[in-house]
Amino acid sequence: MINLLPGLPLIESPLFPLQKASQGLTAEEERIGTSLHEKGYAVFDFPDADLDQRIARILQNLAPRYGIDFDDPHSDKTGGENRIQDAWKFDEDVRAIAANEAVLDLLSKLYGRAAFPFQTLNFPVGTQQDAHSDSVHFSSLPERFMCGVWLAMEDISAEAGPLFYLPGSHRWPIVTNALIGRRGYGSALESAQDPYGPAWQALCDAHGAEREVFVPRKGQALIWCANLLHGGSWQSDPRLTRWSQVTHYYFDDCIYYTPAFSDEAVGRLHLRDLISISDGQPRPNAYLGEAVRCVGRTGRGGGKGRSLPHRMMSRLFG
Ligand SMILES: O=C(O)CCC(=O)C(=O)O
Ligand SMILES: [Fe+2]
Repeated sequence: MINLLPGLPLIESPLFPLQKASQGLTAEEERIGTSLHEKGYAVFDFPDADLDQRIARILQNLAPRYGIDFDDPHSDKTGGENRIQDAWKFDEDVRAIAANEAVLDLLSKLYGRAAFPFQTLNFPVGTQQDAHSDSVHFSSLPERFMCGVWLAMEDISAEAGPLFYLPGSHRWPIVTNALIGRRGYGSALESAQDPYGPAWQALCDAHGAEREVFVPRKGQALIWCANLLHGGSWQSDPRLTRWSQVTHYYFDDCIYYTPAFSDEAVGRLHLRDLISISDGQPRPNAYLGEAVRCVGRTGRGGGKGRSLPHRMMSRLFG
C-alpha cells in the first residue's frame, strides 16, 4: 500500500487507522501504535533481559554525581542537580538503554522512518517541570519526527513527582514562534520553554484537559509523541527518589533544529548537528533524501544556530 502522506509519521497520520493493517505489525505493536495515534502516548514493558543489572550499575555510577545524599532515607533528595544530560557518553548501560534494538525497530515501524537516539537525560528525582511540548527544543522538517521514551528505573510513587501528560494534546497546534508572534532566531532565553507557557496553558484551558500521571513499576516505559504536553508533577515527598531515564529520538531523512531559536517562515533555523547514540555516526540534516549542507561553523548538540544558505532557503521555502 503506497503511503500518500510520507511527510507525517505513520502513527501521527490521519490515514493510520486505514494503514495499520498493512504494516505487518504484531498485536502489541498495533496496540502501541493505536495508543500513540489516539492519545499521543503509549506504555510498554522495556524489552531488555539485562535491565535490572543495567539499572543497578547506572545508579551506582551516577548517584555520586548529583550532589544529593542518597544514603540517608530522611534527607531531602530534591535540592541537588536533578538531571545528567548525555550520560551515554561515559556510561555503557545508559547507552545500551538508549540504543535498545527492539525499541528502535518498534519506533521505526511506527513512524515509517529509521529511528535514532540523540540525547539521554537521567533523573534521580522528579523534575517538577510545567506542562510543555518538547517540540520547542527539538523539531524536524517534516515536523513530528521526534519522540521521547521515559523509562522507570524503580517503582515510582505518586509522592515522588511522577511524570504527567495531557492525553490527546499531540493533536493541538504545535506552539511555534510564528504562532505566538515571537522572533526566535538569534534570541537568548533563560529557559527555551518560557515564551510558550501561557499559550500551552490557554490550550489546556480551552480543551478542559485533565492531566494523567504515570505511576509505573520498574521497567515500564512510556513513549510520547513530539507535540504531547507533559511535565513533572509536584514532588510531595522530597525524601523519595524517582530514578528514570529519558531518551529522545529523531528519525532519518529530516532537518533537525531548535524551534525556540528559529523563524521557520523566513528560513532561519537553529540547526542541530547530531550524532546517533546507537552507532556514533553523524546524522546529517537531510530533506527528501538529499543532505542539506550548511554555511557557518558548527558545534555538536547545542551548537550555535545557523541559517540555511540562500540557495537551500529558496529551494525549501520557495
Ligand atoms: O521526567 C519528567 O518529569 C519530565 C522530563 C521531560 O520533560 C523530558 O525529558 O522531556
Ligand atoms: Fe519534556
